[in-house]
Amino acid sequence: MIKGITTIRQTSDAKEYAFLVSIFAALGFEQSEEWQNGRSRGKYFRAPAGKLELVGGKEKLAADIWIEVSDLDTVSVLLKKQKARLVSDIAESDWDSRFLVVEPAQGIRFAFWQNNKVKEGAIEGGLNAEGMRFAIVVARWNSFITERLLQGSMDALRRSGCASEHIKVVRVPGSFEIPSQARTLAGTRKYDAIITLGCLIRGETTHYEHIATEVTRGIGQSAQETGVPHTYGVLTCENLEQALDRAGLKAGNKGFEAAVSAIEMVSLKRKTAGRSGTSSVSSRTGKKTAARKKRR
Ligand code: DLZ
Repeated sequence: MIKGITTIRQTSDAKEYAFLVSIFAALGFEQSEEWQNGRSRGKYFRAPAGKLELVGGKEKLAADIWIEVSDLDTVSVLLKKQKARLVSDIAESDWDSRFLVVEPAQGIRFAFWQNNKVKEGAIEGGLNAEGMRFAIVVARWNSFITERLLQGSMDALRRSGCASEHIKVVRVPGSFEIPSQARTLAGTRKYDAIITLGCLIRGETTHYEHIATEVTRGIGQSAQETGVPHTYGVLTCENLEQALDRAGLKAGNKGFEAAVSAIEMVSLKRKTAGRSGTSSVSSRTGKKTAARKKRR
């Protein structure tokens, strides 16, 4: 008899409508074609499952739409990227979950939550770079590519909450020099992770295979010897077109990805080394019960 549940929110104007559509599209919801009639238009965003939950008691709920997700950290990053207003960022609930509350338009609130139990047994790093320190080693060879990778890394770090003064950029002549400099920086213990950026192009590089192997091995060795996470943003491409694609054109920006991986690895290291603290929130009301600051 029952076929489904639809929750409708009416937006106040075209700008707000477009903003909300862009947010839900960016979050990866399956979306419908837009419908239109003479007076209105609409679009729906489908979730794999829905339910209607009735709650008793006196606590005021933080939102009346709760969207369960599998990766709350990424949702938080995406919402910030979209400049949606966060009412409260990720916090622990007292029902073994984490959640955040967002109000992308006046009076339209959503809570996104993730069940801790689903990930039982698996520890993962978060994507909040607040308080973390990074060194980026970037090769000058093929600088028209590597500078784009660097922009991508800086973008990822800043968007994730890393302060500019906590990012040290070090330039080396070519990719071959990356490992030794990475090792030096890691040895100072001033940085939580080292991001390495370079670009090797087979068609233009004699001994391409040897250099690529040595660079990869050297970066890995530095990470293992020092215990400081290193991430790999060295492009190994067949030609210039491929390099451009990976530096922000068609295939994303590998510098951005290397920085995101670095944040995740620092967070993971802190968690597995037992240095993480989390703030606790009383219930779905969103009120904090402990003042401990989250360090993910
Ligand atoms: C020499 C060289 C060549 C031929 N090609 C590249 C390249 O495609 N990408 C890169 O990052 N570096 C290249 N290099 C420079 C070497 O990495 C190294 O900097 C020099 O051989 C000096 O040691």
